[in-house]
Amino acid sequence: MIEEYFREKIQKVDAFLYEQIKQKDAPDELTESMLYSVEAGGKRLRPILLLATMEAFGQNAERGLPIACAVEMIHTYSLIHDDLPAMDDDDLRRGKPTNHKVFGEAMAVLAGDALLTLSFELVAGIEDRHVSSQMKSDLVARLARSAGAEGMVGGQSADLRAEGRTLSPEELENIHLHKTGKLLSFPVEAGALLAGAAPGQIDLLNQFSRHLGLAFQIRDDILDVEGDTRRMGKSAGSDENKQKSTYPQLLTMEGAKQKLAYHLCEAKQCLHQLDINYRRLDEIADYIVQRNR
Ligand code: GRG
Repeated sequence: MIEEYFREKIQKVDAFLYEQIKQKDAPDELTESMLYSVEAGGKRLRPILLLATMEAFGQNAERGLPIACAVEMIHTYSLIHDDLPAMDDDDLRRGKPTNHKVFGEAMAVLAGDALLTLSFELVAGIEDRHVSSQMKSDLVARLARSAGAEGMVGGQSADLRAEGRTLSPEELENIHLHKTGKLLSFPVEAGALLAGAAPGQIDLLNQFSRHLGLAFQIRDDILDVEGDTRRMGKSAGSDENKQKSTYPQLLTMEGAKQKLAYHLCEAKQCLHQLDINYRRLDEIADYIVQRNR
């Protein structure tokens, strides 16, 4: 069952994240602030995608834990900064008061910065005889590109500038391919690279994760309208309040649901062309489009 699979992986990811943060010789309050958001209970989709990709190639997923956790640290930093008054100004995240509500804005900025930088330290410090120095620096560069100006941060800045304006569906897709998509694609690609996948396989997996990222975002937009604040652990209705363009708003709710089904179908078609054990990736794709939080 996928729930059991998630539980097992989350336990490993959580233990690794805690250990990496706790062992830093950092001021107590900074450590507390980093751990507060990391331990607040995210779904751990990005690390699980990496671990499941490695397993699809018959690899031991434990080898992927450092990079899986590096991606989760970047994701958590992005949520801490996204919630700040200068960005989305949110009070609730992962079912708890946002980081700046508890530790103050300055400490929240620093906790995000520390998680971002620790993620690169983790990847650069991988000790694995199958991972050469060249591969490590390649992975660091790919992670930086996914998270930075050409990736998530670039998407976030385009999203900020788009507030209050009605976007075309193409403009909206482009924002989400960067803001959300790049950091969801990276773990699939990194897992495949660690597993020694062939270029053709990586190409198909990249197409799979591109569709999956769009499906993830459409589901997120739908949940923002239909979801329940308590179950999601973040405020429902926030897109409308911030005058953000969303899929239900541009395509109608029915149109958004059709587009969600389309991207799931395309993602699966890419996956099913691969001669690997893709069962868990397939189940994760289903989970992403059906999730309630
Ligand atoms: C550099 C100042 C500065 C800020 C960066 C890049 C950025 C701020 C924010 C991006 C935030 C972001 C990635 C939002 C959209 C993605 C999204 C829907 C996140 C929620 O992801 P889930 O559902 O969350 O995987 P959990 O809590 O389960 O991990």
